[in-house]
Amino acid sequence: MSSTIAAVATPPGRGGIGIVRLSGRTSHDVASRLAHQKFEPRRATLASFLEEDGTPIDTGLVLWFQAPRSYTGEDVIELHGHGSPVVMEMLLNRVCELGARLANPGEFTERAFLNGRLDLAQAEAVADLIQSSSEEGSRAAQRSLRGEFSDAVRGVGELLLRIRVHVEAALDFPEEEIDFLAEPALTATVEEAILRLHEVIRKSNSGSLLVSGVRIAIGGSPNVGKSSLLNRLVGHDRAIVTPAAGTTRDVVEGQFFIRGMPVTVADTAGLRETKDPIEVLGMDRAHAAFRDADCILWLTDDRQTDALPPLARPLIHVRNKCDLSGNPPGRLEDGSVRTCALTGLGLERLQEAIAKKAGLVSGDAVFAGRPRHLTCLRAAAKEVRAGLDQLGLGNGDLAAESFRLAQEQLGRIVGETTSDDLLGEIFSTFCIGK
Ligand SMILES: Nc1nc2c(ncn2[C@@H]2O[C@H](COP(=O)(O)OP(=O)(O)OP(=O)(O)O)[C@@H](O)[C@H]2O)c(=O)[nH]1
Ligand SMILES: [Mg+2]
Repeated sequence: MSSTIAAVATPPGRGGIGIVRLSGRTSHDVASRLAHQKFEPRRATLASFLEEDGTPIDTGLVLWFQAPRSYTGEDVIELHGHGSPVVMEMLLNRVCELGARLANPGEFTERAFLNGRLDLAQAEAVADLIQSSSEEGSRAAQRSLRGEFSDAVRGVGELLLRIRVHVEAALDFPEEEIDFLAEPALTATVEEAILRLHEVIRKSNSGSLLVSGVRIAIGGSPNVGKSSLLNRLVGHDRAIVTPAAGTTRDVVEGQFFIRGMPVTVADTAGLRETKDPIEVLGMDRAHAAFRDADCILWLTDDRQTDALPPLARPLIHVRNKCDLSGNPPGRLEDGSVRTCALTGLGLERLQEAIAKKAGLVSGDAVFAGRPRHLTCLRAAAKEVRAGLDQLGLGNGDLAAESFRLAQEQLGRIVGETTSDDLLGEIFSTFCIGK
């Protein structure tokens, strides 16, 4: 962390303003040699950015965030120039001549984490906030960035610490150990920890769906209305629809949102026995799309009773063309949904079924969790339950070990116990300049 890093912080392309950001001990020195003047902390100063021979590169504002009151906790300089990719490139080259080096992806945020400005879950929320594509997803990431997710995780961690203190104390008094371990207050605290863990899991699962979304594929026999359904879901004529069976050959993808959750949907070729080589290739692609999907919408014609295929994916049975069968649209007892893709009837119910299959809960303050967080949370919940069982059996040692392991899992989420490999993996997925 001794070097001063630099990157363009604004998106590639043209805009009113483009920003080159520097972080590190020599940031201010680089900026003053770039502009032949000194700067004051936290004051916007107009300056000319110059090449070594004095040729102007651009004129813009300089902001200096003096360590430790900055995003990274180090001296940070922002050079606000005109938002041209060429100007940004020239500025970046110049600050590198003056001793800065190009930043790696996520390196600013990594430094913020290593300097204790953010915990690991908050650092990940920065990337999630940038990636989010809906208002709900952005709010979930903001909550995590503000530390609400980390606080919830730490809250459970503190409960576990109290439990461990109690159990360890019992171990010190072997004669009374069993009585100590059987105290109702202790059991109640463990049960509370389990409840709170499940609450955090539920909320972070929903939050992660809001950021990363789900993939669904539409499958079924030819002519049942798959492409019509795709067009209805995405809200425009994405795929070709004709009365002829075998219209769709290639996989056609579209995107839509369910309560802020991005959904990528793939329409596929209808499956049937055929010798037509193009259709056969289309069906291969359909199977590949099924494998990639988190959930498959299996369409049938509501006038027929077709068996459902044995696909190794969560499946929602959609009975389409209910206008022709004369049955009312909506959700059925068996979990299937009746629709009319021609008019859109039953589609709201179908969207609800998709959200439910994905595990999206609504109406409460969810956090942007990540698969990594969910793995740790679930492992922690498992350990706490194992600890509770061991308490019941009077095995203080084993219970104490389970609670310790659970606490360690929670520590991984916020970055109290993390390996360099994990950090490398997390920050390498960031965009450069963040
Ligand atoms: N009445 C009625 N017709 C529908 C409905 N959905 C689709 N259709 C019609 O059924 C025909 C086939 O629709 P598509 O959406 O192309 O069906 P598909 O499943 O994509 O067909 P393939 O691509 O050939 O596998 C078209 O004429 C649609 O207008 C519906 O709910 N009711
Ligand atoms: Mg089609």
